[in-house]
Amino acid sequence: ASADNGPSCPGSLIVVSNRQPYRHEYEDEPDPAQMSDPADRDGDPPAGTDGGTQTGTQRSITVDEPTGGLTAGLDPVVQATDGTWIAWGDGDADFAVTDDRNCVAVPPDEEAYTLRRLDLSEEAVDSYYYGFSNRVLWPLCHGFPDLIEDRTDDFEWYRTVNEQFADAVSEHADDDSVIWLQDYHFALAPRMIRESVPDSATVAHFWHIPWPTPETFQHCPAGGHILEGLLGNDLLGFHIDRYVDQFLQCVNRFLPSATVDFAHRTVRYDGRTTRVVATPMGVDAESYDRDARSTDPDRLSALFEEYGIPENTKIGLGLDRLDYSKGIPERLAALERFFERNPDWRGEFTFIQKATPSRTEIETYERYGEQVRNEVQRINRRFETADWQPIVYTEDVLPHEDICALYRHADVMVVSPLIDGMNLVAQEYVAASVDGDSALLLSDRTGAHERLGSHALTIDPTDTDGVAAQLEHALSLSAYERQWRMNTLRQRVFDGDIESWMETQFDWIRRIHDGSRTTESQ
Ligand code: GDG
Repeated sequence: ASADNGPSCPGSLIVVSNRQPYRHEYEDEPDPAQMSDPADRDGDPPAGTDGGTQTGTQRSITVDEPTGGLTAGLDPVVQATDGTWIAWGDGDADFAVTDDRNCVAVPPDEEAYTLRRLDLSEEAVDSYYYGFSNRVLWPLCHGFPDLIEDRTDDFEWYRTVNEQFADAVSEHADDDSVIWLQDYHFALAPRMIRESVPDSATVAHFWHIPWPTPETFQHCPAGGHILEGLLGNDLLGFHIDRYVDQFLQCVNRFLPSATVDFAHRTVRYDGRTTRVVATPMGVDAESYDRDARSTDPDRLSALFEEYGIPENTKIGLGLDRLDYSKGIPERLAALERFFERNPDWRGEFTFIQKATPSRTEIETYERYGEQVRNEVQRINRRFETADWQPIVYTEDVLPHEDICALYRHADVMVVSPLIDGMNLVAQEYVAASVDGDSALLLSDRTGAHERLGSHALTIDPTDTDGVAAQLEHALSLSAYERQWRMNTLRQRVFDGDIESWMETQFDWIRRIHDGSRTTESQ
């Protein structure tokens, strides 16, 4: 099945993700649980309220369109295969429900596929999502073992929720199914699924965050279970080679009965083979390019007025979830150093930091947010003048058009994570830099650096002097060098966009899927 000649999946597709691709909101029944964590995984900020409004029942229902790159990219593929998408989300039994399992037909007007929503209890969400997923696996995989909070029962809830998802998958799967799980919320489910679906079905998984070294992974509570769970997959994907290698090293070290073939990147365990691949994820480059080109100058002026940015200053931009992996305080320190060293740029350069609060239920995140806000305030007090602030800080969730306008207008973008699985923002910025007249400072600790490093301006995010110097360099590059660098970056981002990423995934899945069917018929 193919979506408008786009990527095609070799079987009927069942996607499993934590977030749902469409969210139904009921006017008289707001859903705080789903709204509390705006720009979480896969970059899904709360969608605008401009989705379709349905009045299938007495109540008015707003349907949010898919927003993040992955959801927006996968949606047409699932539509084309008449597939199923299984995600966390409550739902209302009386709206467009196709059966008693909390399934709805989406998109609202076309009803092309089934969205199955798993309604998780508050306790389950607290333990599976805010607990084991985000207090253990997230810090572990990002190399912050000191931040792991191993709370009683979190792992048991993680297992229970993984079981719920696995049970849901097996209810929808047949012998031609391709089951594609997304991310670290589902490390145990692959094995459970593998044991309950037909042998000829294919189980694949993409892990969107880094995979740590064995030295870090040894701090993982229930680490053996996590590895065993993931080896239930036929295919396991990471963004870059380093994460693949580190995963294989962890299996080799912590699961002695597994046989790791480092050269072919396969693991033989419990009678089955898992192939591990590096497939770096891209963005919908065309849509960022198109929307940046149609930027409304009045809208941008209004935004600048709202933020008190004087006309004609050069603009720097940072855009991240408020997450300790993103290196925001380090970036602020480099900005302070930059203004210290370059008094001429005071009043001439404004840095816009757009930070989206995330996982605020977790104290570490709450504290991180406070630290960032305090630092911004301190630096602003130090350098501000009557009509200029060095850093304009906002936690507003901006519509896609505004993001594209800012990307296009910014002279320099600073992407400085301490570690990041990929980082889509860097690629979006490049895709939206349609004038080719800007520069990207990119941390060498991001997956994105593997594909863009040589033409971005590389930074070590912890080197305050180095980042300040690169910023100075970026602002003084010749027009020729800016154009040349940006045009090369644009080529890479367009060549490796979200569609080509999905094609690569499905090519791998096809090989495995066809292989298992051939073996079965022999
Ligand atoms: C994880 C991994 C990996 C942010 N604020 C707004 C907004 N955003 C969008 C950006 C971008 C997304 O959020 C953030 O994506 P990132 O990739 O930068 O970061 P994570 O959220 O940490 O994503 C990461 C990714 O998964 C995919 O595998 O690259 O390494 O950590 O798309 O544009 N969008 C809008 N308004 C906002 O205010 N519209």
